[in-house]
Amino acid sequence: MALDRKPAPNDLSAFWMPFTANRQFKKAPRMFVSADGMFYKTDDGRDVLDGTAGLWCCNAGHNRPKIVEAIRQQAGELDYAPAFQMGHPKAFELASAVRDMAPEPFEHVFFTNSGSESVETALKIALAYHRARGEGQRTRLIGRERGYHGVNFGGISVGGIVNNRKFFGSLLTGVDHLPATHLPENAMTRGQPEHGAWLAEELEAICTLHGPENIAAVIVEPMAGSTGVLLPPKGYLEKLREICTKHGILLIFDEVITGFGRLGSSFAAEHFGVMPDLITTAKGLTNGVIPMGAVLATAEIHDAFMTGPEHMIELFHGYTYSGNPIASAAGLATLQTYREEGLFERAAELAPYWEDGLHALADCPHVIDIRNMGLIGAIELEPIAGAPTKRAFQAFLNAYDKGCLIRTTGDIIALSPPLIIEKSHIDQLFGTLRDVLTALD
Ligand code: PXG
Repeated sequence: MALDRKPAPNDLSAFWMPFTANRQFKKAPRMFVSADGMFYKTDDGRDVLDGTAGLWCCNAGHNRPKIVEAIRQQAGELDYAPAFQMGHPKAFELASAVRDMAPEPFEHVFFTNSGSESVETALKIALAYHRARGEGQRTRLIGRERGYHGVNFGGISVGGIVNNRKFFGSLLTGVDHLPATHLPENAMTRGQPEHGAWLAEELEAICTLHGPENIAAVIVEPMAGSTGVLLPPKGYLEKLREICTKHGILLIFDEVITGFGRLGSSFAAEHFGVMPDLITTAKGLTNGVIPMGAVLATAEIHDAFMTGPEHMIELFHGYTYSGNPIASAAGLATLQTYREEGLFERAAELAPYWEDGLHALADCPHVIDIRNMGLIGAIELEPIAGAPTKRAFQAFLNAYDKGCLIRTTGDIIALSPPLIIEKSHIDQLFGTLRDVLTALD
């Protein structure tokens, strides 16, 4: 167990923190110094219940023995091996383990170091795949409003979060966006909403506008996480699949959040019974412990590249740390932990209890919508007039003071606990949230 108490560093100025209100944070820092199971420990010695699995990534909870040991051992055995033109056994083992866990059509795994890199990789594979098949005119990409696909240029171009895009120039050209899947008439739905399958029809309109033969891929999160848990209406993903297939367009599911058990199944593709052509992952692949991501590809896509002289590189893409030995070891131990502890099944079993606890908060002040699926939940608050995001951020600060870590995006509270959560923790989380919401301005 790491140190329980550790003084905060006395100079916070050098670290420019990501996606953080730096000046506000540095005036009143919130520091974690250790973590175990469902709880973080703060520098002032308080336990904080992890209601968000870190940033949607620590699906097996914290300080898990198999993962810790695997990293320790691997670091002493083979710390690094060149990723290009050389191999090491663990990367191959992990690729096979991911393939075995994935739905049937996915047979090949390309390693990256983050969700953002998985997205760039998938978009590039899609473009190069069409070119390899003699359809190099398929260059257009389609994303969705309120979609999050990481922070690199491809990802923010297909993504639909205004602040992630508007400061950063002209982005990729040739990108269109589907409308978001969030409809007010679905408010307070438990699980998948009834209304809105028709929103997928917009893809036909975009195809008509540009000519479907010019479109390479559509990328969506099967369930949008970052923008506040926006669920796919019943029939929506099926419709997207149908239109993509009809026009020869690749469908990419960004499963950086939904992959590895979040919805009570290995992948959302399996959960919804809709198969895309490429799946992007990261986060839960290594339990968030070591940076790693992966793109899953069907044999059809992979095999399209396996032509030409055998001494030639087939895909001019990859990272220094693709399949890094320590990350691979962490990934193998993570998947083993998921399997041995039956964590995906556990998430599915707990989901109804989670849903009931979450929706019981509907009578709290300011709550205008509640959404859930698997071990994910969102509570949408009425924004304070003229001060959007302020109310939810106050809820975040108050929950932290009361010993619970939650996430907020806009005026939406997002919850995604480790899959090892017990019913007593669920009660603690929702009990704290009731107190927090009741006391909010
Ligand atoms: N795609 C999706 C669907 C994601 O959710 C990324 C790509 C990018 O992953 P990396 O590893 O590059 O960060 C993500 C990441 C939040 C939150 O609070 C969500 C993410 C990351 C950090 C915070 O909702 N999602």
